Amino acid sequence: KKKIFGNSGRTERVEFDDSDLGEQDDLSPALPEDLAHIPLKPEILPTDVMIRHSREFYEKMNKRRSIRNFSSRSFPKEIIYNIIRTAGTAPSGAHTEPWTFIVVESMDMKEKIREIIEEEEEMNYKKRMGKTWTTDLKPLKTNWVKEYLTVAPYIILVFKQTHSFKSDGTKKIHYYNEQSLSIAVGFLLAAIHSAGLYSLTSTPLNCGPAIRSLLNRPSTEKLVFLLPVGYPAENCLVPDLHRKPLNEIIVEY
Ligand code: IYR
Repeated sequence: KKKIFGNSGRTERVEFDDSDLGEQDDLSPALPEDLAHIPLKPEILPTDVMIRHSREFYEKMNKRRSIRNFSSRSFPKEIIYNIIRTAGTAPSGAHTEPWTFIVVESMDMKEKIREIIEEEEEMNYKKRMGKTWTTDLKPLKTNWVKEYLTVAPYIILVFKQTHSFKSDGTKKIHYYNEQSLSIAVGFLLAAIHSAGLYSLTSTPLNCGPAIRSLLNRPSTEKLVFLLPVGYPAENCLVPDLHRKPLNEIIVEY
């Protein structure tokens, strides 16, 4: 969206257009106007501990792998709750927390989701993705059959909330909802890995509306990520991928 400010003739990009929100004289912030600011109680670590923690966290995270071959072995749902609690600690635009995490455990629901996704994915692979995309994916040995959708004990579907409503019924803008949601999913992946579990970061293409209506979600929500969570199957293989070293991903001044 483009808006012109003042009479400078300058055209600025604005991220959020509130021109469709009606009368401006009843404006009240989404957070309490008198929101208290309280002292932070920082946990300051000795430098050597900081170095050790940062290295150990990296070494731990560097062991994370996406998998596509899950075991049906289950685990306590309390772990799922803690993982989602962790995702909910992510920062968000104006603290709008624009996310809904749907946990699917019921086989009936998993089968319905799998049916929607496989039908769409078959068309994606056969028609929509094009030669370049399917060629790029070949080494990963993926296809439209998503067995993990009915095998993994839990599936987490992550919906972004484009906006919501304040208690007075006026629209509450969810600033940067896409970025906020993606950060939360990063936290979610770290929490899954830290719990000793495995996942696959998937973004079902063209399945959003059908899954949204299957799960009875409001039209203010859009499906962005779908993550099966579980243990790997005994014979689980992963592609022998390598990560770029630091000097290829960092630029210092
Ligand atoms: N969504 C499809 C295709 C796919 C696309 C990318 I980019 C991947 O890294 C892996 C798969 C699927 O899930 O098979």
